[in-house]
Amino acid sequence: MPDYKLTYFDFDGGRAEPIRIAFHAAGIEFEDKRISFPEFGESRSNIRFHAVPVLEINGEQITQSNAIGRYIGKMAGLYPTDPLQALYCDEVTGALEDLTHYVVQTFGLQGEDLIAARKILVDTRLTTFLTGLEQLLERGGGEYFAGNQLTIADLKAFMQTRSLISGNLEHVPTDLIQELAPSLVDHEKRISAEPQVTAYYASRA
Ligand SMILES: N[C@@H](CCC(=O)N[C@@H](CS)C(=O)NCC(=O)O)C(=O)O
Repeated sequence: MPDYKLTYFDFDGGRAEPIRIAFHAAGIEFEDKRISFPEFGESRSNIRFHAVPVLEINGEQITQSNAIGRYIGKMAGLYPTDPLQALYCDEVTGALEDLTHYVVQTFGLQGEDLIAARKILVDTRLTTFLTGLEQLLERGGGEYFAGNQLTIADLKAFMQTRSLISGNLEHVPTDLIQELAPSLVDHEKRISAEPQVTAYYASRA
């Protein structure tokens, strides 16, 4: 078995969390290296694209959370084997990556600037992506995004919806998803109760 080391920030969410859950579901040992923001600043220039997560496989750096998620997801049974369902899965993870890119653009702002940027975010990108994701969930049959099974797409969506519902983003109403795309709220509840997800968090407790 290769030596796996996953480096990311020290919180239970974000781009690395679906990968951590997939590792656990696959029963694959890995080093869960959690770094502080200052530590990231110090090591940033040694990371290929100056961003995390990074997976090291026997010391070789691999970047891009979706690519890593697919790789571990395949070993965990969390990625569809059918090519069309795999495409559906990829469309969701790609869309979520785009949404994250827009959300991150509002980080670091303060006061009135933050309020204004978050209002634009809610009225434009969040509305577009949440309603689009709801359509993709319907396409997948309503319970999962692809293959009628839990996949890394569900895990990545769950990270984003859990964060929005819990009020992590200041000035974004916590009932926004309920208003715009209610089936994503049901999805968030369903995924939080999936055996692979509850087993992972039990292991963290
Ligand atoms: N497309 C990359 C994006 C990685 C990324 O932007 N990661 C953030 C943390 S979630 C980061 O390291 N930001 C620090 C920076 O860009 O300076 C991926 O999916 O892995």
